[in-house]
Amino acid sequence: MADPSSPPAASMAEVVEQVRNAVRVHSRRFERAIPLIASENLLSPYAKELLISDFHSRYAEGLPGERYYEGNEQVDEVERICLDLARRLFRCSFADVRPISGTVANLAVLKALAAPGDLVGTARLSDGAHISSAGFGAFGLRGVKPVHYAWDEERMTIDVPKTRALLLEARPKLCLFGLSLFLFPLPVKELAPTLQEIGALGWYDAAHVLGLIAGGQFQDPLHEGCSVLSASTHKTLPGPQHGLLLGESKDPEVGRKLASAAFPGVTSNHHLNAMAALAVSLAETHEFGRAYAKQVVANARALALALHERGFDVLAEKLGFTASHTIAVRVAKEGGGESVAQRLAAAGIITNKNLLPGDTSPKHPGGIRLGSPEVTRVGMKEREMVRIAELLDDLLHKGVPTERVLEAAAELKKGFTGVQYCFGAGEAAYRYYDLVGRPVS
Ligand code: DSN
Repeated sequence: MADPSSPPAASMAEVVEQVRNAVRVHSRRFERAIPLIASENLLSPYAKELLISDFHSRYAEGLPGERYYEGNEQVDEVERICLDLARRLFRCSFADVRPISGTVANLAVLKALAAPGDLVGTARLSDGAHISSAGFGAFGLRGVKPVHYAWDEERMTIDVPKTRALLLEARPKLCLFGLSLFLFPLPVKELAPTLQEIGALGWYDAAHVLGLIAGGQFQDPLHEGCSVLSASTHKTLPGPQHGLLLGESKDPEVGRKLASAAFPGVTSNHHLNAMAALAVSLAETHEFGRAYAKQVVANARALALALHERGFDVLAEKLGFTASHTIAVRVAKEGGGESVAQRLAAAGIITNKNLLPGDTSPKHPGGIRLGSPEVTRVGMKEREMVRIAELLDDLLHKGVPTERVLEAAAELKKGFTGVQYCFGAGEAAYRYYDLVGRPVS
């Protein structure tokens, strides 16, 4: 049956123009907006260039020097550089850059280190865990069963004594430390002796905090007791949408199993253009990552404090609100997560509704999640965080019309449209380029 909302039939040439135009409109919209999604970021000019390079058109299954296809000499060269940069940045012995996303990296870990029916420790979704650890996500696909950690709501982290007791009782095979609402470091060091006692491996999902770890501004899970780390590479580490596996284990079998789970387990080809872009992003993180990560955390704290001072219920006040790029705001009195996120988007402030501890309906979360990675990437500092808090206050508390906040957001963004903390800094971050590389306004 025809979709009643579909547009009238058009020629395919018109469809192509429609798609190109939609992407241009989107780019222009984000150029004028304040993007605060904690999981998003902007690519540097050199990383972006590689996404539309000829690497995009090629296959290179296997590892450098052991490919199934010919013509891979330069792919091998780039992948070796990428692997070396990853191992040096995170000071670990094993890296694999073939998973094509964070979730695919998580599936690789589950395939390598757990079997159907095994128990795997994790936080609950409502406490901030990623959907990978849900029955309808990667855990369900691999057929593993969760052992849920006890949660300390006030400190927004795992409750160590209660979780230790739970782990001693259930004895899971693998314990996942990682969140999508990632405010504070997790107690890897504190639970490492328990993991050792029950013979469980520690696994850290660093998707959200990879850039903070690289920049030395968060915990260092591979040196605190985790043997394996999975991640996406486009959140606080401002790289391409891709995945990554790292390992630090005395047992060489762990790396061997992870490599074979990455390929041929959960990937065939591994998006060579994104892998090349990742090599650039890792090199730029070596060079600029510490300054960037420091400012990301400083901006998140400044935004949280400015919102708190304007009457917003920002979580974890006693702990300084956050030690990461993310803050969580309970917005029941402002109308609930869904309505608030939609009103903010209409005013040019892009956020997402988010489940908070104690929420029961995933469709009607009580909070919003705000993140500082992208606004920091375009050069904003603490002063701009205060201005962003004022815009939220104007819209959600003071009844300033949406149109006026939209204009004020665009005005604020005017001075911040070039990407920073990279080679070629200052290049327009949101510009759409046509096929021959001309910028299109
Ligand atoms: N869904 C992403 C996030 O926003 O946290 C993680 O994959």
